[in-house]
Amino acid sequence: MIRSDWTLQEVEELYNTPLMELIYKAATIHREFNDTGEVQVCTLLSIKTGGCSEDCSYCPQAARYHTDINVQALMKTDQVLEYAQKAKDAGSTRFCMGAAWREVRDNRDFDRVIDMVKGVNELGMEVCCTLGMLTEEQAKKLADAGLYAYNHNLDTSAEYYGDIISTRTYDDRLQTLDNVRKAGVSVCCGGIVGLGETHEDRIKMLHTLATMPEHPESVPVNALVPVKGTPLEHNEKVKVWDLVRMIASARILMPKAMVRLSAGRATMSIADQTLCFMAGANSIFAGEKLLTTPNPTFDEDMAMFDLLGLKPREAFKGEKEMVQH
Ligand code: SAM
Ligand code: DTB
Ligand code: SF4
Repeated sequence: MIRSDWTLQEVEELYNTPLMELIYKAATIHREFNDTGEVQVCTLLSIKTGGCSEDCSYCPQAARYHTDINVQALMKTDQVLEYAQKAKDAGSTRFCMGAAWREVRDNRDFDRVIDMVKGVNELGMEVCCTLGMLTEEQAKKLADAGLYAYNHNLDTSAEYYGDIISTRTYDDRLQTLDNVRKAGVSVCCGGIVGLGETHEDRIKMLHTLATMPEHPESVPVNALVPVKGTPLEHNEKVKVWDLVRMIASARILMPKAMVRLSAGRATMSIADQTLCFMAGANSIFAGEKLLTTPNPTFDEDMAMFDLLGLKPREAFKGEKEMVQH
């Protein structure tokens, strides 16, 4: 059964289950609700990089931190479509375009993003964007252009949020997510482990996600990639056990969601990643770059899939299942 009425205490008890038991439970639920042999392969592209006015403490693209990234204006549509085609040829079925914007503005850049969405959709890929805050009208325009999903993360608990970001509120985030839902676009929403948050913060974030009237269709679980020049550059590396606990809990609470093992794979062994797949992760970002930081190459990931007997999930499968039921 899919539930949206989890109590905080239930989430807490689940999260604190002994690890082996938790993995076993998550793997069982995963098997019941999903095809455990397949993993969704998504590719990210930063279409506008750096110079962002926000102060997210983890982010190399915030203008106020002195990081080594090169600021880049919005890419040309043709160039973006070339990348999308390459990603498709390499076996990716979802293409996610990220922009270092606080929010979308109704200007020529937005018109260009609309064109990009149309173009990627025409390639037969699931198109996703992550562009910051959105109004309902903007979400509708993107939906009309063929946008399949919108990524907008809660990152952490409402209580800890202010320690990580001061230039917007948790409620701003929830409002955008609501606007995306109303436009009929699939919601991609998750968080980051390793920001300095407590277990309680992780439990609260999971509770917020799992009690949304409709669960997000995808839930990215990122391990902080500490970047030189950001306030969190010296944070301790996330332990794989913490990531596995987070993934397994998300899988049990939101059985049908695509749980994405997102940032952080570049420094994880295949054995570590295998544990995450066992615990219910069924989506990854592939391609040698995330937005600005390194990621394993397509070839490395396909070798890992071969080793584990996993296969990439076909595009638009969620939609097809909905039509069948
Ligand atoms: N500017 C938009 C926004 O903030 O919604 C979209 C792009 S933003 C880079 C997308 C997400 O990437 C953030 O919400 C955060 O969860 C994740 N992220 C950014 N930097 C990260 C890092 N260093 N390590 C892990 N995740 C990170
Ligand atoms: C998400 O949850 N993780 C992705 C995607 N959504 C946009 C971004 C990860 C970014 C990691 C840092 C970087 O490469 O800049
Ligand atoms: Fe800007 Fe997004 Fe980075 Fe925050 S996470 S600084 S909003 S690009």
